[in-house]
Amino acid sequence: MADTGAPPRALLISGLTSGDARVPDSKVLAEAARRRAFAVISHPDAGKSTLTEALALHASAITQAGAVHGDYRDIVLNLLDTPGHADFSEDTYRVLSAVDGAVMLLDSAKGLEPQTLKLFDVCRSRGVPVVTFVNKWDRPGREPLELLDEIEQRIGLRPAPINWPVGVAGDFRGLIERATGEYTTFTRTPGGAGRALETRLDAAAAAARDGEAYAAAREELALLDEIYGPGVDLASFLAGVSSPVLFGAALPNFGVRRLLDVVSELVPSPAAREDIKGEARPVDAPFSGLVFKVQANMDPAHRDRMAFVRVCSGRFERGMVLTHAATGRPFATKYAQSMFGQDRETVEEAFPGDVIGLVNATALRPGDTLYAGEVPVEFPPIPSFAPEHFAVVRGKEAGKAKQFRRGIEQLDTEGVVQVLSSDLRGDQAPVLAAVGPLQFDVVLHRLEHEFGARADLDHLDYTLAWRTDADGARALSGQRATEVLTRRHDGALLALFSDKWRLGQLRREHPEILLEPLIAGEG
Ligand SMILES: Nc1nc2c(ncn2[C@@H]2O[C@H](COP(=O)(O)OP(=O)(O)O)[C@@H](O)[C@H]2O)c(=O)[nH]1
Ligand SMILES: [Mg+2]
Repeated sequence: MADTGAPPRALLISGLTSGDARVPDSKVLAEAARRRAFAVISHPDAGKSTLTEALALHASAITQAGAVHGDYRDIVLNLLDTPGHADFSEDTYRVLSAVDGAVMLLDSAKGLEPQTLKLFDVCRSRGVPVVTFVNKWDRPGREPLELLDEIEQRIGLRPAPINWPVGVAGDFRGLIERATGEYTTFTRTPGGAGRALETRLDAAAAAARDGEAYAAAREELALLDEIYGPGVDLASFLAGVSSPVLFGAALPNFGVRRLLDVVSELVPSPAAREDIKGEARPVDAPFSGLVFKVQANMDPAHRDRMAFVRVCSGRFERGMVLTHAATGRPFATKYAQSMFGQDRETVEEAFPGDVIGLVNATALRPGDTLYAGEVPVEFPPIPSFAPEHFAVVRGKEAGKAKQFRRGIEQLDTEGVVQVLSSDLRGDQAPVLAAVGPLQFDVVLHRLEHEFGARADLDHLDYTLAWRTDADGARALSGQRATEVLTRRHDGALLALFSDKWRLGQLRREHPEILLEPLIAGEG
């Protein structure tokens, strides 16, 4: 096909029905095949920022706030940021709806930590395959076999080590590639801000240099075959049953290049995505994209809203007029810019697996679909995730009750926060539920500046929400340290608990009550 970028006419007419004479768009297919859209999931301080920088050194990447976009051996890597620390929020989970793979980053001294577990839970529920990177091997940490065992025992993911460290954590000598037995040692570049120097050693040279440590690693390698079987099995990785494991240290850049190889080789390129009707939209169908995050500007002087869109099919060209599936309205991208970090830059075209930022996207919500062409498509909504912070919100001024109600409704539809209510509490004082406390700040700010309704928060002593039903709600009413509320946007009944001990106690005492965890809920 000529490289004009315009989808062939036949594609528009035949639409998405399979079995007809669709002409494949080879340019889009080729571009999609080189994309790897992935995220790093980790607990704060495991080294996500450090690893991102280390990866960028190899992939000659442009660092962006929303995504890191880099080229590596003709592969285009799109690393989507999962905000952590203070800005950990529902958006952090939503990002995982927009990736085709994830790197689970572990601190070698700490193993699986609470936030890692929650993010992994979301990956599992979304079918996102996970590569594991055990970081900070240059610092004292745990035994490698013990870390693998923890992964298998706690989350039921079968580890498939790709390489193996020589030297205990804190005495990092090098890495043995399991498939080939090749031994690579690393030398820091001065200052540690560059790629590490890699040296291959044959068995004799390895034994001479790292005698005991090398022999110990070789023994462990033999054990690995017995415990976990040989090598990496692609099918079980893609099915979320196994996880390739690599060791390294992001700070001195040891083992990072190998991680990049593995991401390039194993993380799948964008594939046909199922729409709301269960039909798969081919990668080379006309443009379609999923809004996975909407960032409102906190500065009232710039009340624009940036929507981050993952390209699912086709070619995006700036200037296209798209259709917003939720409203059927046109969405012009002519003056829309894409944003890279603090700088806004124009992106002329994008392909499946890329992320584009659309400004002035006031109509767009997380989970929304945009598409080009005549054939409508809508992707399934992004689920809401288990909240862990709860607060009652009340308007400060009685005269602004209407503005307050309208604001809460709007923020609820936008997915800024989950809104819960009950007959007992009444509509004047709904309960806000959030994954991270920052979401509350956004609510208060926007209520005041956009809706003219100043409000107060009263934090509640709940930390856990599980799904229940009407019988459960009746059975739980009157019980201490629990309360059942209705989530407004989907009518789900959520039972809130002070902590997991109270939940455990109620489940033991009342096994008849239906209680189901929400996604990322058991951390
Ligand atoms: N020694 C060592 N320190 C590391 C390594 N990776 C990260 N760190 C340090 O761990 C701390 C947290 O790293 P950072 O990348 O900010 O973690 P994040 O919170 O996950 O983004 C920083 O002080 C890093 O310098 C590593 O491989 N080795
Ligand atoms: Mg960081």
